[in-house]
Amino acid sequence: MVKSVLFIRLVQSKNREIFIRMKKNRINFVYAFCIGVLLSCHSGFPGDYKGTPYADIKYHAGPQIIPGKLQCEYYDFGGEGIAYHDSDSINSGSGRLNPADGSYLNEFRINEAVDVSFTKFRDPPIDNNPYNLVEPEKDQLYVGWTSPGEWVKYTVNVIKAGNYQLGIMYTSNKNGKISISVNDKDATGPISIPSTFVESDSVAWRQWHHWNYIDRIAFIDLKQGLQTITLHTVEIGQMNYDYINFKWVK
Ligand SMILES: [Ca+2]
Ligand SMILES: [Ca+2]
Repeated sequence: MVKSVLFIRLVQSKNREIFIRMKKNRINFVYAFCIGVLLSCHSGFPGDYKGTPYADIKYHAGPQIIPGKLQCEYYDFGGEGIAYHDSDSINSGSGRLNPADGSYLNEFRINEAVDVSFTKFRDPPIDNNPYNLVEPEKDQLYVGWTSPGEWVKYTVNVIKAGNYQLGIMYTSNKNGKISISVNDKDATGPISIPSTFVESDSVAWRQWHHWNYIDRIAFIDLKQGLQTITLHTVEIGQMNYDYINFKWVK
């Protein structure tokens, strides 16, 4: 009899403990959710945006972090009209220039319209050519085949509010122009991207593979929290975008 009473009390005590823990977890969840909503409202994140941060077997860190490098190939999931606008429905890099062979690089986002390729260090030289102003790293994915009117959008997490200096790792066959929007509002106006064309390179197709990094292409103010950043191709196109570097200034 005494044993049974003790057992019932033990069960009641355990149940109470589980109940308290569940209640606490629920409070934590609701608290975290409310903080998230408040941060999003404060940051200006568009409430009706349906895109979501990119993720795959290699990259699954959620929204890209600012300050830091925004990798252009990790534009959001969501498709045409939501996470990007592309002038046709095929990926001219993955599965075309880079034939489908089961590899991560050749098949990167193969079924999406945004055109993606990667830097190749070969002999004879492709992206490791002597006409580079700044040598890229090898096997770096980039958005290419760009035309005016195209854009790609990113959900980012700004860790530190303030003024940011932007730099870009790119190639430009001609003098193109880009612009950057924050939460769908233009933040920069047209930015000139100087040509990396080199007349003395007699290999015509390699004019799209002369890499350069330029700093201070623009300065923008960012609030803390989740934001969307949109990279627009404004004029000429013919540019490849590896990454945009966001450096906190003040
Ligand atoms: Ca395309
Ligand atoms: Ca990249």
